[in-house]
Amino acid sequence: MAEPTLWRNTRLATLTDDTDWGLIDDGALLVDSGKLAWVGALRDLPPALRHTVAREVDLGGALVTPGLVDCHTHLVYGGQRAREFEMRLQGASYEAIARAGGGIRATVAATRAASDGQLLQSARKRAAALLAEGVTTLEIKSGYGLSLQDERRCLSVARALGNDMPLTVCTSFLAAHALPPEFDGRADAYIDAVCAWMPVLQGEGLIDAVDAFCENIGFTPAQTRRVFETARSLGLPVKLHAEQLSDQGGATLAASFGALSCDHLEWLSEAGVQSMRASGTVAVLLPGAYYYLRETRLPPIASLRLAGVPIALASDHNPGSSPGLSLLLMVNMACTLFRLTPLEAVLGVTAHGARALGLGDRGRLRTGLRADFAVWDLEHPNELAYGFGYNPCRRVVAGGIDLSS
Ligand code: DI6
Ligand code: FE
Repeated sequence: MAEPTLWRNTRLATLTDDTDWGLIDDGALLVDSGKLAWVGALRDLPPALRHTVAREVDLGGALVTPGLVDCHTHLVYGGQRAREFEMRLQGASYEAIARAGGGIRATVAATRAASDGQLLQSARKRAAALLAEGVTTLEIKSGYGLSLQDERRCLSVARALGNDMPLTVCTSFLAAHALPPEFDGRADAYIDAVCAWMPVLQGEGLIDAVDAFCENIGFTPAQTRRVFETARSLGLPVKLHAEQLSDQGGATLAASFGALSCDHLEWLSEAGVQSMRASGTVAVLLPGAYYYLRETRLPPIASLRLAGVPIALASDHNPGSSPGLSLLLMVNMACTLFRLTPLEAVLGVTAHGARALGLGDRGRLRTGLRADFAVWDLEHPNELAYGFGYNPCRRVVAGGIDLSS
């Protein structure tokens, strides 16, 4: 859409800084070449810009926010794990199921058995559900292939979604997610393989960032460090599944590599908080996994807040610990379960989510940023946190393109 379009008669929640909603009544957005050419109250639009407008859209007073960012998902996989859910309800723990060869490994088998077309089709449906709720930027991790060829297939599906759908997709290489059966008892040799695959897949344009699962049932800090050293040598940013089920010191390790984000963090120590503060690493909280695994230990929200560590939220969509597809439900749960304020929660799925992906060009409504925004059947942005179980998103614009037309 090259023609400059004026979106007017809206209430804007600009989120231009982190202290309030940045509300502008009778607001307008001038969109040109996929970017926000001007943002403000209509009466302040300079006449010189007004003359450039080729098309006007009256939004009838509706609320507009930045497009949502889901900065942590495992969207590409085969199969499902409903039986495992039943087992957990009967008392089996997530760890015990994983150690018995279920869990992530079960999804690896189903993913390897799925065709490229099946993987693409199922992932597209999931992405469409997120998009319908206002998501315009989506991170997708690999980690259910665990061989060079199967990791390549999963990352290629993620890239294909970004190309076919009006979404920005960022990929993270998470081969260090679980030990595949062919490497049983040889975790260090598997890490050697992961480090050898990384430049190959990077060379194919498939990797935007590198992630790992540093955990008792995942990989040790020493193994995680080797993955990160390879990433650094290739100039790739890192992020980490850290301190989800135990305190491994993963956040401090990741921060020493300037990680974009550390994710989960229920067991994060005060030393970990301070390391993240010093490195400017974003804390990505995942209330869906906390809820679904019926965890009881809360991430150290007060410490993160006090230290000024930016907090993001994500769906963590995956078939084992968070099989949901509603980022707005995460906003609500972050308030009810983690006691975030509605403003903190909405910043978590906009500006701070973007920062967790290293994207400085979105997540707020400000002149010069990408024209990614969502139009809501709501009066105030605090209602994004207040309700749950219905979708108030009326319209989505991504890179200036109106997805409803
Ligand atoms: N932590 C999680 O919550 C997901 N991966 C991870 O490292 C769960 C993945 C799964 O159970 O399939
Ligand atoms: Fe995850």
